[in-house]
Amino acid sequence: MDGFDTNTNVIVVAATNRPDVLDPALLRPGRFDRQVILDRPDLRGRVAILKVHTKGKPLDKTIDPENLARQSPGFSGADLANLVNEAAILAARRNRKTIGMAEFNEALERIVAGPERKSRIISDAEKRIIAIHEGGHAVVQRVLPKCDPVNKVTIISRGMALGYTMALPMEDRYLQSKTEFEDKIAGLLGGNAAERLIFGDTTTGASNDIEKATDLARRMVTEWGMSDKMGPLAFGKRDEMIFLGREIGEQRNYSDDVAKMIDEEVRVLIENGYVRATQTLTEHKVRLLALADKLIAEETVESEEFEKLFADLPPKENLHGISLLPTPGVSTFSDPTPHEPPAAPAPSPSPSAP
Ligand code: NHX
Ligand code: ZN
Repeated sequence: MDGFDTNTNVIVVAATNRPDVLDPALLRPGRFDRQVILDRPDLRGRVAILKVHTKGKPLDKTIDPENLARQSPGFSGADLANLVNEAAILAARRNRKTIGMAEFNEALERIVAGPERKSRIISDAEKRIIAIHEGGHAVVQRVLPKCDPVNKVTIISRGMALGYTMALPMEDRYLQSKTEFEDKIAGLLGGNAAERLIFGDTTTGASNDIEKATDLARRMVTEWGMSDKMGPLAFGKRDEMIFLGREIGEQRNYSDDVAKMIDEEVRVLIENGYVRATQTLTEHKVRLLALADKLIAEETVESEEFEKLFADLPPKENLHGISLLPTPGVSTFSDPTPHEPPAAPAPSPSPSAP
């Protein structure tokens, strides 16, 4: 760094989430001239970070950091610290001597989907709609080869959602393919498609699914060259906080004619996804109805029970042809076992507890 004597042995380090908007003068040689990019941790990184944050905490013997890391793709170090802390709070609240898998699973779900809202009173008619909607996602995701395996389906309200279907990505991925996205769009539309197939009517509930599917389809066309008609061109310039993965606006750099073509291609992707979702659900309507009944009766269906409905289908495989049957023990979310009396002091959450 200019301005210091060459022998002062001072290293100046700074951090930013917006390296894209820094004054280039700051980055001239002799100033901040090295850039070290700190990405979100990969699986190995998450295992290491989880080991740091669980150190000194009374963990149940069943806790496997590898297993937790696999269920938390995309989590930052702070997210992982929060996960451990939330699990510790839950264990304390449940008068547990140790933090168990049930607490970690509940903490994971709270972080991903929000806290459970058991107090919401939902009529039987709405329960059936929710069950068919979630069943629709789950069946499409199970049957289409490139969707992530289903870990859990539930009609228990959490956060903003009346129900949800949890997929479990089995590996960290840096690249995703067009056919994967096509299956993913069909999976996202599976809820709405099931409502229409079974009731001949649809509800407002699918708004978030439709938004996600449309965003994905648009990015396929405008960013990733995945529309044959549009070719491998980038349309528009996204202003985004690259390191936060958050978009803050778009500059349009194409004509009205091209805008129309983009819209048409996005529509084709969505319509194809919807048709595939509907075909899949029509073919597997018996399973859809069975799953919906199970959801109405039990509220939550975990991967093992879910897979029983599909025993005659080949298990899902990942890119390397490795079977993607969910690991037993990964998906035990609720803990129906009665709580043991506290024989030892319960683990105390760290001071950063909210
Ligand atoms: C409402 N919520 O707002 C009610 C309470 C179709 C069975 N009147 O697609 O719950 O309708 O597969 C993030 C996540 C809005 C942001 C979910 C914003 C959901 C969720 C609307 C299930 N599961 N929709 C789903 C749902 C709703 C909503 C969200 C969000 C339903 C559906 C919410
Ligand atoms: Zn949905």
